[in-house]
Amino acid sequence: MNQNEKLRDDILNLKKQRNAIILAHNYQIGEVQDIADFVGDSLDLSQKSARTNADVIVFCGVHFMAETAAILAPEKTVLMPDLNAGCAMANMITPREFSELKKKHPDAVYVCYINCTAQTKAECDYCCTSANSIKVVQAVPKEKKIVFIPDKYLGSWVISQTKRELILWDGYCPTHRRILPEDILKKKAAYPKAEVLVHPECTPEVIAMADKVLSTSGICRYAKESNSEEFIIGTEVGILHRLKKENPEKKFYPASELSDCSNMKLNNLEKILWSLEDMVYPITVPEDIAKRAKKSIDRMLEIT
Ligand code: CIZ
Ligand code: SF4
Repeated sequence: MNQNEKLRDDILNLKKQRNAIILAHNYQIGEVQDIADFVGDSLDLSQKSARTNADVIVFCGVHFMAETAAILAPEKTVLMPDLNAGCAMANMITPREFSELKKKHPDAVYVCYINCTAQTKAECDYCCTSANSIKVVQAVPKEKKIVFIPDKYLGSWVISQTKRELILWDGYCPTHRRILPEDILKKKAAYPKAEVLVHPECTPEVIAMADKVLSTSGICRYAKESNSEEFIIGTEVGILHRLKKENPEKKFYPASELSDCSNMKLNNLEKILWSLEDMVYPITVPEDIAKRAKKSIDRMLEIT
């Protein structure tokens, strides 16, 4: 038995003992995705957390995702194998900046992308994901002013699709911003038959060159259903593992090899085992924040 097989064995045994499940985001490294009970986007994973009969959830993603799981499944123990796995975008709006913004637009409706802290969610009217941001914005009465935080690129894509005027915050994902229009041109020249699928966290210039703009789960679904055999993928490179595994007969090329998120890559098999051994690191959200944050998540779920 090699080292990884031994680790996997130990994890599976301990998982049973603890009545635990392992959830992994679409951007996790291959070996983490492979040992997970379920792989998906942040909302899929949070909803899975709420529905599972497990007592313990080892959440392999980034901090705001584990927080969302803790909000939707308060009676379960949610563990993050590495507490350093934060999200650069979620940290681009601080509580102080947010309260200044609210003073500037006191009568606006606040819509937050799920990629933000529980505290930010608690201060917003609606939460949304990349899969339902358009629907959520369309559900806000037309006469209302909308502030959309923290992702200006997702926000500008929503503006283009809904024709609503959104007030945007200057946040973005550094990983997706690394994908450049030149990268798409180069890959299209190399693979002229490939469809270009990009995430709405990409810049408007990249989005303008895409055949389809989709969330991570949307990319996975589309790649399966499409008749195309080749795809250029403009999102975090971890998703290529799942795409290749689910579609072994198709070809997937990253738009840019540089679009990897170091925080998403902090989890590995060793850390998952330690997490189960020592029951670390538990993620909890203070009750009053959780209650208010849940309201904005529930309002999104009602719409979608
Ligand atoms: O919501 C998520 O999981 C993220 C970060 C992206 C997506 O489109 O799934
Ligand atoms: Fe945050 Fe971007 Fe990493 Fe996703 S890929 S966790 S948005 S920094």
